[in-house]
Amino acid sequence: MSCCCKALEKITNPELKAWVKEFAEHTTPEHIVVCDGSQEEFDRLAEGEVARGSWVKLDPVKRPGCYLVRSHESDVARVEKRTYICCKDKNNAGPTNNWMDPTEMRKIMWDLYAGCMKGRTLYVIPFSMGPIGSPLSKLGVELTDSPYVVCNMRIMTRMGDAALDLINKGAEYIKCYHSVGAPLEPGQKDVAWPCAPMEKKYITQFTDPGEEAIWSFGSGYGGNALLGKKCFALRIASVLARKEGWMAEHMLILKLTNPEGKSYYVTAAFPSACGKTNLAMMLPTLPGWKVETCGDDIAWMHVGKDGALHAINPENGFFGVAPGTSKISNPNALHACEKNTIFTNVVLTDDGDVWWEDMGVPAPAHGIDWKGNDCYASKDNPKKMVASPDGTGEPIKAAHPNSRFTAPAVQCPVIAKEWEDPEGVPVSAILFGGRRPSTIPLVNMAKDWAHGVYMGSAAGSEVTAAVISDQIGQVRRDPMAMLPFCGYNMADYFGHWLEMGKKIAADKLPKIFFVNWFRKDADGHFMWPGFGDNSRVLKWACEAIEGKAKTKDTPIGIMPTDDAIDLTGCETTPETLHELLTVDIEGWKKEVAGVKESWEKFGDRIPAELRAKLDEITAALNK
Ligand code: SAT
Ligand code: MN
Repeated sequence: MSCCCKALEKITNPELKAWVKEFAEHTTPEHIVVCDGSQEEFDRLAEGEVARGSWVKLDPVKRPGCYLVRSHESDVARVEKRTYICCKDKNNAGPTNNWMDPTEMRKIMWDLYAGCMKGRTLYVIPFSMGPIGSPLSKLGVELTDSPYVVCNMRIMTRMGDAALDLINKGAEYIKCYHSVGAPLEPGQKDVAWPCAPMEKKYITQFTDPGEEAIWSFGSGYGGNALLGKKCFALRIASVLARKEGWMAEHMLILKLTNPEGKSYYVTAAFPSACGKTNLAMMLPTLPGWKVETCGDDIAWMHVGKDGALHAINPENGFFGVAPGTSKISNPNALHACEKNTIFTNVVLTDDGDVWWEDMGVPAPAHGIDWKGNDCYASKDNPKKMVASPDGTGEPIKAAHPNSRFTAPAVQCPVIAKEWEDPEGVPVSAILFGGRRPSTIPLVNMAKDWAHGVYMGSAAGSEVTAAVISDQIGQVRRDPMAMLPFCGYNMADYFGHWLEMGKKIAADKLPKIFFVNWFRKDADGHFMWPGFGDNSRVLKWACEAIEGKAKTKDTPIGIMPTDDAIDLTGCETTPETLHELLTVDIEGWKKEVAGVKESWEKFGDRIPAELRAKLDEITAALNK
């Protein structure tokens, strides 16, 4: 590497400059680029990847400004087993996180970083999570050797000169280290998707006070590599939020307007790939109701001057799951990714467009699947693709189940005008949920804040392809959908939720609901249509906020009476709705026992108030 002084000219913050220099000296890149966040820069990097045969430029008429990228087959999702929380006291990471001593981890990773950028370019990415300059926003700088990361970060965060200006003026920022972990020897040809083998991948958060930082190595995919997202906006932010008295949550933020024109802001925590993006952009089937989007994945929530809980979306784009996104399930997401979008691991069609399973259009006669192989429309099932040119044989997953689109939030046709309000939007309802094939009813409202915290803490869901795991399809406890994202002891996190309830003005406490769109009948069919019909549940929630809903008191919470959910024009029969709103007492006894068991590993760290809620529900079920 030649002297980096020229490249680093734009950095006038001496501390930042020294850090970049130190990392560059250690990782030995060939070039250093300080990213400005411009369209020209994005185009240059994207075209560079096209020129070297890695990315594919999509048809400029059908998909202007769009690219298709295929990752390595081993690097397709978050890797929870390689994700660590590093703090001096293991108990502060808690039993649900992988833990390692910070000094030990720094040594392991510093050794891995030695010379790891050989033959590559080190990009310096200054970024803001949240609108530039908002008092609720936080800054970061990611150092990476991946142009894919730079381009995705440009869509997902406010990246470039404006963030660097603030840091140059002395604003605090989080240091985010990243490398794909694939140095190039002189003359060595690069591969399409460089990454390191699984046993060398590390996604590490340092969480001790004053030492908050992210070190990531070996993966180029999603939350492993776009460090503003899960690593910063959830794991590190959750730690800062606890310290500073706010909340960093795995939640969408939507604005719901009723036919009378009254608006409500709702946040909802569902695990990865459980429909947050679909709910955030929903087209209600109930006439006169409207949903607009403030965010689809992460909410940072503070108590405002008015005593209400205010939410901002720290992100700038959507990193949405492609398969299943269709004109029926989420037309707004399809519009959002019509242009300026990066598609990862979907099917390339012969006319330079993209396709994925359940896109709502027939499979193309021929395409290139996410692994780069030819694939063909199935003769038996026009919605699927097969490997055989004659269209016969078993259907394949031509798009990877965790294939993604990275699209700018402003391109969503229903983006709410206040989505970038620096003060955030006042939240009147919080939903928790997950994929639960049995037991959990369609909707259930908490009796009070502490009960709502219990509900969130008891959440569970089937594991989806958003994570590389051998548990896919199995139900696991995923409190507040934060299991993989809480940067500290989950029991303390429950305590923080209880504390926050005391900071919010009593008359402005959001109502908390537990929802389940994923109940299945004995034949394995979904019992509730979901998508736009979820507006029927949201309508009831709004009535409950106003104190006007028809409700019944049950051992597990406050539920709608059978006639309280508006089924006008809905395919669901009153009998099915009745089933969806019936408390399965025996199932619930098991459920509560399961929650209790899941708490054992926390010892006496589970807050007493939460234990009392569990005891109350257990007693009510046994009455
Ligand atoms: O890969 S990400 O972590 O960004 C997506 C998700 O799991 O929600
Ligand atoms: Mn997510």
